[in-house]
Amino acid sequence: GQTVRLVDYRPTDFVLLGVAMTLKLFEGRAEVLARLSLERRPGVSANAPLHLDGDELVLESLVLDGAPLAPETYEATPDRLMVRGLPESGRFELAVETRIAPEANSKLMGLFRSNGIWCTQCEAEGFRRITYFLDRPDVLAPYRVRIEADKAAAPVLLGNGNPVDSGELADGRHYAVWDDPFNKPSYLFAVVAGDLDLLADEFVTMSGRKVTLGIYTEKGRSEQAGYAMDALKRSMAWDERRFGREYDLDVFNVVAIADFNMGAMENKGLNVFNHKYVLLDPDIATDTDYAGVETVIAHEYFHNWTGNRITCRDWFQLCLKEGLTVFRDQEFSADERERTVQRIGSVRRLKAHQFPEDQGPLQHPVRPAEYREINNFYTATVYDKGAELVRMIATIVGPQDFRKGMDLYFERHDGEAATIEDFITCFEDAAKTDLSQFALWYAQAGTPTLTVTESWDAKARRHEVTLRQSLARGTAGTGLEPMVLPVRFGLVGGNGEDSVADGQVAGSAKLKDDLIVLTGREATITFNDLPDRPYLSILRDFSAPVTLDHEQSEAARLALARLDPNLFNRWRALDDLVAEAMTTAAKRAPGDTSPALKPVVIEALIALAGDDGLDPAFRAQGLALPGESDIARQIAENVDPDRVHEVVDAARAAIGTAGHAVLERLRDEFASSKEFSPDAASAGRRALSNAALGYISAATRDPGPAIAQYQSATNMTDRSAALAILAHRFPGDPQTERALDDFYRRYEADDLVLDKWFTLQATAPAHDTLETVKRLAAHPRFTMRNPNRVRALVGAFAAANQVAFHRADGAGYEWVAEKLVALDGINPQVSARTATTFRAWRSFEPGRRAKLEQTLRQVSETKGLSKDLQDIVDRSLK
Ligand code: HT7
Ligand code: ZN
Repeated sequence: GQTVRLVDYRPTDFVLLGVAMTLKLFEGRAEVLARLSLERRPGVSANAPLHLDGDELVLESLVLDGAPLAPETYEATPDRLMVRGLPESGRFELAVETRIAPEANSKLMGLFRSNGIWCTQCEAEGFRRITYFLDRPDVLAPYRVRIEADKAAAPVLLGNGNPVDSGELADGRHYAVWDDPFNKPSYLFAVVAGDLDLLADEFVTMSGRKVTLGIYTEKGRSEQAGYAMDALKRSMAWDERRFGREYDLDVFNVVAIADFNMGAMENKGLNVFNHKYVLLDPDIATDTDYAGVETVIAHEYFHNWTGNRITCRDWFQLCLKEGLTVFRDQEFSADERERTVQRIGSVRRLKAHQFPEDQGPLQHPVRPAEYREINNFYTATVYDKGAELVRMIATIVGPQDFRKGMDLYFERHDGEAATIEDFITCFEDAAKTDLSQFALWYAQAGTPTLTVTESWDAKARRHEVTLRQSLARGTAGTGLEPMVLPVRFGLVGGNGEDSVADGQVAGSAKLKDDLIVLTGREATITFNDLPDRPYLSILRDFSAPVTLDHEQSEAARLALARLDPNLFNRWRALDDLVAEAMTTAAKRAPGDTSPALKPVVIEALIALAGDDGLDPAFRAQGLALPGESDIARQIAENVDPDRVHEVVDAARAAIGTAGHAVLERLRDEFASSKEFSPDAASAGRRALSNAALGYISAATRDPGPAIAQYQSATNMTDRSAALAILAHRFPGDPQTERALDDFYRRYEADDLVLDKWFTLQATAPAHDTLETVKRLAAHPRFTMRNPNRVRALVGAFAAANQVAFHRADGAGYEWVAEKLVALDGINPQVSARTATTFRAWRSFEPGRRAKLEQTLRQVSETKGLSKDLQDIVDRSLK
């Protein structure tokens, strides 16, 4: 495949002024007529041809200003249309007619059908699967779209913008016309047609305009969209309050469908969602599902300003809309829920997904410099590290200037396709500061290491803190220059209060209040006149996305876990202690059963969990141990996943035994009441009770309490938590088997719950889970055509089952590889994403490493792979 490079950007030769489309939908085919108003860009040579993108298209006719074009004036292939002899100046209309087959579209890009519903997905390059087009984000135009379909098959016809006309046609057909007055790129185009139910509502904007809101679902499910609607209205109000952003059309529609490659899509005025992120009720959805719906609804809504009104000049700027919109959805959740708990969740996610990406062969800068397949760059680096970069800008310039910079961004670039440079300049102007060194964060890949050392002079009552930064060699050839690191800190006294101390800076850093901004490789800050040696609480709130290397005594960390006024760092002090102890234990020889966690560490964990002065959700975060893959990442080389599992398992049992009394109390005290409420506080109580149950079950090795909870549960959070304990701690036990069967029978009608049933079994940490997943892949309800189902079984097995996927005999790898290749013929985007589970191959012990590499090579050499999958396996092997 061709490599696309950022440095090669240039505008199109032709300017698009407007689009008028008619889509005629029939069983088995769709006819698409696109009338493009175009003009040669001033200065472009008079004989330059027009090049339009296509993908698996069939051209039916081509008409220029009302006259059919002679065949010698154009060349059409399935993936390209070139037209010569177009007018030298002035506006002309090119009418392009194509024919497509939505039913045959298993890639779910372009126009496809999901349970009979016609639906589109155009980001990033799906519009070219509908019609020949200048399919790139810097080509903006207003669209008017007419949809025609059989009225019985598709009583609902939806498009972007506002509805302007509708009516009856012959043969039981009807039409609707939608007009989108806002200039938009083709990736934001959408149409939906089908027999859908509607949940309707309205929102009055801050300037008093009434907006009609609609959430469309498959028949009989609109009642399950109530929470999504509530989240949508809260998002609209929040964006007005926090950023002064008002919604701009008369209608805002959301459609929930079953077959979708990602979570959702922010098409202008017509968001399309994976129904997993819309449909909920307490019987089918967990608290995590509720939080996911809230986040995704907010994220897609926020794109209306950050992505749609201001879009990206090219796909290299993807983080301009994604990093910023993730930052906005994180801030929304922090305001709506509990800030520290949300931050812990975001940091866990960053470390679990982005750090391994940034430290392995698929590493790339937040703004990549080149790509072969853009679909493979919707990554944790672009999204989550991208959000961290926006957060750092906010930290560096402060809240007032951050808001001023955002206002400037909206004012200057509304209606444009912008770049990262445009974005950064707004904050430079707002804060009157130079952010050119900061911009390196967008260009240099890799996770910097921040090394912190301390030296206390008791006589002088002086504390010296030295910060050093470094980047691992070989960071994808993107450079190793020092970056700007905003480091929040505090000097915590024995009374649990921050000492107020002025520091003197030596080296390249600035110090203001509780923020050190390190700009060079090293700086030392000296704090004088301190009453006692302080406990250094560094990198508060994870103020920069770095690997922290801080040699701090166990006593100091335990003190911070009790005392730190910064709650995030209270959590992190313990989490680091636990993670490091488990990493050390996992590096010891197999069979060495000395405990990973010292009694004082376990006591601290239990003390935090039992502290009634703290929010239950925070206490539940304290009890959540680092995952097996987190430990594996920290070990970094010669990883033996069986050994890691052993250590984590033993630590869980040790905590459960030592903390038995407290855990029993938490389990009872915070158990669900009959009435279910999805709010964050109630969810936090359930999380704490269920965490306690997990430990108790691990310690007693008795499935009884989990069975009891499974049977008496009144909501899915409690029921699935109990079932997870059974499936993961008591695999093969007849009681577990009975519970799994019961779960299947109860919920077999609901695909979203069935996905949970597949995942719970696929993630059981036992070697013979491979046999289970093989059996499940032959289950009548398994299908490769539904991405959620593939992710629930194959994806979950490969990404979240360290023990079985990494079976020493390599059989886990072989099975996943075989599924990948089969899936690639159906849906390349999903196969490519699943294949990223092989990327850490170099970090394993020699036996597994060789088998992983061999499997990757086999896949890579398979004939006829998609560009998507080929790109991932080839880069993984580099
Ligand atoms: N902007 C959306 C990205 C997306 C997507 C990309 C490629 C293929 C399918 C897709 N579906 C959605 C989602 C978002 O970030 O909001
Ligand atoms: Zn997004």
